[in-house]
Amino acid sequence: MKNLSILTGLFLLGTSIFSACTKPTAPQAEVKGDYSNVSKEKLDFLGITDINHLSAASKRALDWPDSLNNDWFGEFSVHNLKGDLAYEEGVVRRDPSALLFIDGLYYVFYSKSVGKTDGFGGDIENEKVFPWDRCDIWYATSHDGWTWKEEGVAVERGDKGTFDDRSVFTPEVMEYDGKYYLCYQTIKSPYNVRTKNQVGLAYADSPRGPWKKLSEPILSPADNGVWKGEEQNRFLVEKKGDFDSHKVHDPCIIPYKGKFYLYYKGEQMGEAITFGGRQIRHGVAIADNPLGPYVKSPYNPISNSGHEICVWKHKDGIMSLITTDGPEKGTVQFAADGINFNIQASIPGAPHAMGLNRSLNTNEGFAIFGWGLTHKYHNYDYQHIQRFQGRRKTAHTAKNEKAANKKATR
Ligand code: AAL
Repeated sequence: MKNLSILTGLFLLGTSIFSACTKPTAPQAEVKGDYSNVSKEKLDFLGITDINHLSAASKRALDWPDSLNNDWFGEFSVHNLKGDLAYEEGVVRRDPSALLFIDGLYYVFYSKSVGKTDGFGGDIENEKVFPWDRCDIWYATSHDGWTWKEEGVAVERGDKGTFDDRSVFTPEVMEYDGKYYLCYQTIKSPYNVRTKNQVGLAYADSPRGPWKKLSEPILSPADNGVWKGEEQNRFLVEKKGDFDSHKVHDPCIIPYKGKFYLYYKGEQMGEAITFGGRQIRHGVAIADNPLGPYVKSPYNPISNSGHEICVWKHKDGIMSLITTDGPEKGTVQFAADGINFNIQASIPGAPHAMGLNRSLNTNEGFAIFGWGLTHKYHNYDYQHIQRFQGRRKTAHTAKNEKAANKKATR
């Protein structure tokens, strides 16, 4: 018996030596972990004491791309709006779209509902389970981005029995080739904790409508998750399925490289907590035509962090602001191909659910955050839209440090 196991051991050793010798060698260029050629300047810049004693943190710092710069250093402030978008008791206005700027007028689309949230404990058929339940999509206009006039409903919930009969919400708008496209989340009644969420689309010749809805959703959750039991418990699963097996949220379409990239947030059945945050990921689906069909990328998920989608065309690629959940929250990330995102910088304090002002310069780092819209939780039941302002900073200075500097050099 002993001899047999020695023989088996020798055989396994032999096969592993053989396979190690015959394995194709990995290309050398991208090999991380070899720090022998790091320049003295780089070590000095990173403040590393001893190249022979690299901590895990120092190795990660040495792996950072050389392109890191301070284009994304800045601060945000948030302000109340005036006119119809000022806080209104009893009304929910939230998840503002990006802003359109047409003939001197800004347009924004948003989710609007009335009344408090009842939650999932009671009569879900007649009550309101979330602040974004029983919403329609409304729009407002402004000359200066401060005082807004609510113009009316853009897209309403569908008739009973249709895929969007319960709520239409969290819209994003795209202008392309003289036409306007609104994509948004949809819910079909009944709205319980296991209800799947989809994405709908409407289009129009003018931002004022009339909007024509597509009769089918343009995006649905993956159908490869399996719930465990019949109980209304979204954490109980036999199998979780893809990152978007439960919900597809926060859609945003960007015309890119002759195609249409629909970025979205995915929620998975049996959501877990990882790295101290919810298991929230982003994906993309691509179409040749703005109306679809949208095909999910096989590279999904394209982010393992984030929440509301906030993406914009930056130079020849796509930039993405990652907030709220996951290990990479609080970063801006760039993908030269719209799919493979890499961290460019940490960006603390960015407001949530940002509606970008796409009329600003999208190619110059922080400039895209000059001003735009966000929402604020007045309380759990009621949210209202606010304006954010972003100010780029180039250095970190203490109080009166600049004045002291000037004096010293006089
Ligand atoms: C938001 C978005 C989606 C969710 C809800 C309303 O922050 O992620 O829109 O469904 O919360």
